[in-house]
Amino acid sequence: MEKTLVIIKPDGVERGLIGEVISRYERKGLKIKECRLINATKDILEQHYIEHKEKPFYEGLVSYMMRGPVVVMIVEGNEAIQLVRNINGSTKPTEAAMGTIRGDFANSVTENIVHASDSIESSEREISIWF
Ligand SMILES: Nc1nc2c(ncn2[C@@H]2O[C@H](COP(=O)(O)OP(=O)(O)O)[C@@H](O)[C@H]2O)c(=O)[nH]1
Ligand SMILES: [Mg+2]
Repeated sequence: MEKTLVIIKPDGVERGLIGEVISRYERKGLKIKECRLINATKDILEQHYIEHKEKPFYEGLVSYMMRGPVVVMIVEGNEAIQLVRNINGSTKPTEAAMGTIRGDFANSVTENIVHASDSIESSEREISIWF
């Protein structure tokens, strides 16, 4: 069983998509093992997005993630990391397939509803940051 760290970002919470997002994981047979609605701090986001620290969009990304509450979850299941990435869809809304969360709901590169870990190493690192 794999565990992956999922975040419903502030735009997902603002738009009332918490239930929609969670139900897509549940319908796939994945289990929600932990789930919290919190306000992310700058400190936690700096750790979480360390790989993007030098990117031009970094400051905007961190302030967007602090705009309002986020839902942080641990999602578990067989191949959960790749399954959740598939359910979420590609980062860019123009590339995210219809039927994915981002394909169906996102229209901005930054504001794309959800985050999910991209590997076993990142899932372990991210879970230890948030839980
Ligand atoms: N404005 C802007 N934001 C970006 C860009 N690339 C990524 N982001 C934001 O930064 C987050 C992290 O980027 P990345 O790890 O590459 O994508 P993810 O793993 O699909 O979420 C994305 O989900 C977006 O919110 C970009 O080129 N421009
Ligand atoms: Mg990423």
